[in-house]
Amino acid sequence: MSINVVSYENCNGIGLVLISNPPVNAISPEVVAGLRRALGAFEADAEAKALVIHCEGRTFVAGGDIASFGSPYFDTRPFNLLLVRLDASPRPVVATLHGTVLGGGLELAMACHHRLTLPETRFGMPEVKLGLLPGSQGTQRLPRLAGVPLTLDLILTGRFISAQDALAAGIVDEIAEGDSLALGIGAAERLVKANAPLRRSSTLKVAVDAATTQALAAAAAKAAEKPAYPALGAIVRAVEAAVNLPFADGEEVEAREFERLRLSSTSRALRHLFFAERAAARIPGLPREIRAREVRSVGIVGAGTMGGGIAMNFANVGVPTVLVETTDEALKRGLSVIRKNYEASAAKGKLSAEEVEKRMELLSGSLDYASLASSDLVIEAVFENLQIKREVCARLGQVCKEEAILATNTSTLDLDILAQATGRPADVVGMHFFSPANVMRLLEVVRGAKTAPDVLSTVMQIARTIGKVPVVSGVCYGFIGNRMLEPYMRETEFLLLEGAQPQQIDTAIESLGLAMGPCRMSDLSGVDIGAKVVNEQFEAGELPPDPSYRVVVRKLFDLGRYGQKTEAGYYRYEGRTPLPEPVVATVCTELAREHGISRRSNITDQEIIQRLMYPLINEGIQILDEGISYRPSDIDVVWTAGYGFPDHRGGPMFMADQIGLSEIEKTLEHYGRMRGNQFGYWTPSNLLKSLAASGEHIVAWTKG
Ligand code: T1G
Repeated sequence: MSINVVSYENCNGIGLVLISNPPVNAISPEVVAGLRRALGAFEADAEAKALVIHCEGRTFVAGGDIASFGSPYFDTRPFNLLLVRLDASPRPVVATLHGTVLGGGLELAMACHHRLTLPETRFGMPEVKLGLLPGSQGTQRLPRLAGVPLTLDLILTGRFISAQDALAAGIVDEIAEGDSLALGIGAAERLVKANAPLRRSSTLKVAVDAATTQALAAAAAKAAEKPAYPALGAIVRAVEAAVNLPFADGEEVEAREFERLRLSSTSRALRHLFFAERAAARIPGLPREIRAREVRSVGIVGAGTMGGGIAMNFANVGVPTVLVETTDEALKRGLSVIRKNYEASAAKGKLSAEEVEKRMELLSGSLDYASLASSDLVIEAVFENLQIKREVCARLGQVCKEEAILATNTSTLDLDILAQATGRPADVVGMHFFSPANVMRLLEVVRGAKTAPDVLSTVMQIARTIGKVPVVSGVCYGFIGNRMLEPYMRETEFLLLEGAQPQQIDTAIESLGLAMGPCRMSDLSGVDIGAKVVNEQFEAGELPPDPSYRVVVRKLFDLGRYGQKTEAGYYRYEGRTPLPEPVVATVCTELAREHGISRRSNITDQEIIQRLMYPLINEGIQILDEGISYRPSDIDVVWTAGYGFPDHRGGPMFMADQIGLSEIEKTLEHYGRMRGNQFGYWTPSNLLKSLAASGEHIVAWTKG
């Protein structure tokens, strides 16, 4: 009998259930229905002495179908009932495992009596990354198989473990090399022959000892520190139920907690980001199977903070990388900073000493552009100045081999001008890394007017190889992230002039969950860096004709207050601790007087949040309307992966729908009336207005 995604057959007296639901055999409603029919067939098949459950394709079930969790009809009970039937089967049930056995997949395996796995299989319970807990008896069976401490570790972190560790923990029973189906049948036949009592995970006792009690207490304490992630506390309560209650009662606790989490805003936000990060890899109009160029060696021009961090990404994955600088001293400094970074990781146990040396051996330095002649990908990361970058790009256009990809790390300059300077614009693309480049996951891939499709596709692939989350941006000032950051910083400075203090602004924004408020962020990234960008825009006549625009950062720069690097910026610093700085209040008071801005003491946290976040959202919607960004979820990936935006809020676009687009439009207009809108700071974008009028959500919007 064969039903689309699940089939059943009797093979020489052994029942076989085959799941085939590419790409990862996710447990969709169709799979559940198929499993129910297949199990019914097995139960009616008196000739079958045992049952083997296995999957086709790259992996055994990798979890529940995340896309189905948002459905009002979603229900774990049908699947969970199947697991109870498997567990209770009087005949042996074997799961034969490969690939990544995750979430509901591991729960299905744990309901069987014997788990056989191939050696390279990995196991995990990553539901917590979706704001959930295992909703199919995983919180009840795993403690019975592997004990509470490891259960809490795996379910609270979502980390994967190897087959060998799973065997040692009692999660699987056997590791074997070969064809997983044949191995599964062999195991079933052995169980039938042995006719031993079946090991039902639901009947095992949970080991209760000091380690169990301590692990539960520690997990509960840590969960209480993160109220924005309710899954953490729910996991502890469900595992605790496994310790204290009979299986069926513990399952009820788990089911209640799961349903509450499934409907939570945090889980909906995290599930949105799960698909958002994968959607970002899809480039409209570009066939997914386009042939990418080989990237076996990389060249980096500039061994400064960015160049060095970028080089580390490639050394980390074994790609030989040459750094080119203008002086021996700069080159040596750049390479020594890289070594120090690796040694710091080694000191934390993240790298072995041999690994440090292996990566350093992949890095070489040169003062001669000729050493870039054989590189497949060359990234310039020199000083953010148009003239300097144009000269560098012109030289790369001559020196680099014909099929080399030329990338620029510019964060503010016009990519098309730099592409033109190379003389081969089709080979040019932007790779905008975020500092520290070897840490931040986001990579803005800037598509020039002439960037060749295979160049774009190659960079999207190499981005994932080096562990980045690539998001494509069109060419505009600041691309996606920095362009949206501009109104956010503009309003930060106006609020300072109107009487708000840096710590009030930062605290209000950090209460949303952002890692750092704007003033602390500027002090960390460098007030001088921010001021130089504003001053260059001012020189180029690119600023609004508003004399009070961004005057605070420029004044602090003039005063030599560059932030943490000078132990003084918006704050003064004792080490890395930011302390209120009366000087800044004085500076802002004087600037306010100079620009005729009245100061007041009634600025609320709500006003701060609205005036920083709503113009940021409005700019993001404008970027979508201009086609600079392909889709709203790309913008959410940019902000959660590159700017410390809280993932439990899903990103600025997801959050905009939670606030309501009409509310945002009305609030922008309110501040336009209150502050004046002479320079258009408060004008809602046309797309925002039309979506607000039609009551549609921005997250579902696609450019027609
Ligand atoms: N549901 C739906 N689609 C999924 C999926 C899932 N669980 N996992 C992957 N996909 C899609 C993904 O969107 C992409 O689609 C394609 O598969 C390849 O994924 C009841 C409730 C398995 C390690 O959280 O960690 O079980 O973009 O690009 O890098 O208690 O996917 O090609 O159209 O990531 O090789 C628990 C999530 C769910 C696992 C493979 N399970 N997935 O990584 O490929 S909750 C998870 C992953 C649950 C139960 C609870 C990874 C992977 P497209 P990919 P990959």
